[in-house]
Amino acid sequence: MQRTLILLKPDAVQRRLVGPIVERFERKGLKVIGMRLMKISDQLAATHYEAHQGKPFYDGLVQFMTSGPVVALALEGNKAISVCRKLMGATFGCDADAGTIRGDFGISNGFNLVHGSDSTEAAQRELELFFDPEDLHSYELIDDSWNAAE
Ligand code: DAT
Ligand code: MG
Repeated sequence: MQRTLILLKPDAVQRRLVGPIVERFERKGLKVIGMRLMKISDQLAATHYEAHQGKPFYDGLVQFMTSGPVVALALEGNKAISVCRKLMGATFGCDADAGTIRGDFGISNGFNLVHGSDSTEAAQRELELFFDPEDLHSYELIDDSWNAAE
């Protein structure tokens, strides 16, 4: 069982796509264990994207991510990190396959609607950046016992 951090970026909120995007993750079977509408500070954006510091798109990325509210989601499920990355699609909307979130809802390079952690280390680090431990909720869903029996 893995946990991952998903961000619905400012373009998702501005375009009123919070519901349709959350639905993609829920209908796949991921469990929402944390959810937060928030404004990302310059400091948080810099920490979150520190691996990209110095790249040509970095300043624009931080400006975009701090430009309006985002929805932070903590999701749990079997192979949640790679499952969510597949649901998101390729980084640029123009390259992302139809059927993915980025492939179905956008065509832009930078305004690509969602962030998802890309490794277990990144997921742990990013979940800690966006959620206090008490705001992540463990609870049972009826199909958890079916998955455990597999
Ligand atoms: P991903 O979000 O698919 O993990 P990433 O971590 O390589 O992609 O990059 C982080 C974000 O930065 C990405 O969602 C959009 C933006 N970005 C990356 N490469 C870019 C580029 N060449 N031009 C503009 N924006 C870019
Ligand atoms: Mg990334």
